[in-house]
Amino acid sequence: MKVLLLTQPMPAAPFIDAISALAPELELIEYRSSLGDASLAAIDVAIGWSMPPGLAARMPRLGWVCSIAAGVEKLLVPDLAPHVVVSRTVDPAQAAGMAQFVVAMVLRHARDLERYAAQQQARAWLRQPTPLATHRVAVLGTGAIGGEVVRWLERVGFRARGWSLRSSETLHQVLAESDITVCALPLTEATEGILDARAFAAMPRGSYLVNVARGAHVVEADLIEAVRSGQLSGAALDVQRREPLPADDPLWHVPGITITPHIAAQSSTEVIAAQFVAALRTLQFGGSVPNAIDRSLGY
Ligand code: OXD
Repeated sequence: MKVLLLTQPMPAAPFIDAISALAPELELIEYRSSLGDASLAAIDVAIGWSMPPGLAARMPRLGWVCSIAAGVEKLLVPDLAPHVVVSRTVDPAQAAGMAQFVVAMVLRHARDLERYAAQQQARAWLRQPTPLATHRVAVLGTGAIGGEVVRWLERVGFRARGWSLRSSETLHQVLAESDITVCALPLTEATEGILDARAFAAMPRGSYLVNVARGAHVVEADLIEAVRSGQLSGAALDVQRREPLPADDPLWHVPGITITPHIAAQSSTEVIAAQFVAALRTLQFGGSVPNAIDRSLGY
């Protein structure tokens, strides 16, 4: 069986080592733009992060694409034939890592820790009232990651609730009743730009946003305006529309906006390889691929 690795911007070598340790019979081929039509025509399976434009149409044998990430949107290209199964990695350690990052950002905001960092810079020893933080947090996304984020936030004292497109309440109703919003949604046509000027206006004044999903969920110009005007007190953006975020992007310079370089949590190479090979064995024994997404929904 021939497997194409599409791991860029991550190197393919660690994935090749981890997969071939578990399934030495597989022919693992790292993607290069110079791969010819004959090589591509023989590919059965692809595993990776994104599908370069035009590539899927050159792989007529392709039956399964496995995402090395929780998100699959960069693999769902228009030329991917409808019968191709797309699956994702579901790593409980990644969900826990995401939850840790969100808890860190939410606590930092809710306990006003940035104020004390600024006070230390100014050598100002000033005490403020410090009530227990019990803010209302809306977690957008109720999948493996969103669910874990809700559980961790509740454990440290926040009043967290999940919301998804299938919830009975509208997004804006939920935002209006929350002090902090966390985005953990899949990126689909229905969720792109969902956090826009109307969403920010629906939030109570002084709300805070944490985005650990995809940059394209946020209309960044609207967010900058909302933070500059004080409608939002700030945001922690682990993901941005343009990654890596260019040095001249205005997001870098907005007081209250924290930028981190998509590090909230990743699946480990070992877990990805183990899930990929286990799914392959299931497929070989006539079963269906675990963690397959619904292509009509995009997640
Ligand atoms: C993911 C990610 O989707 O790391 O898993 O962004």
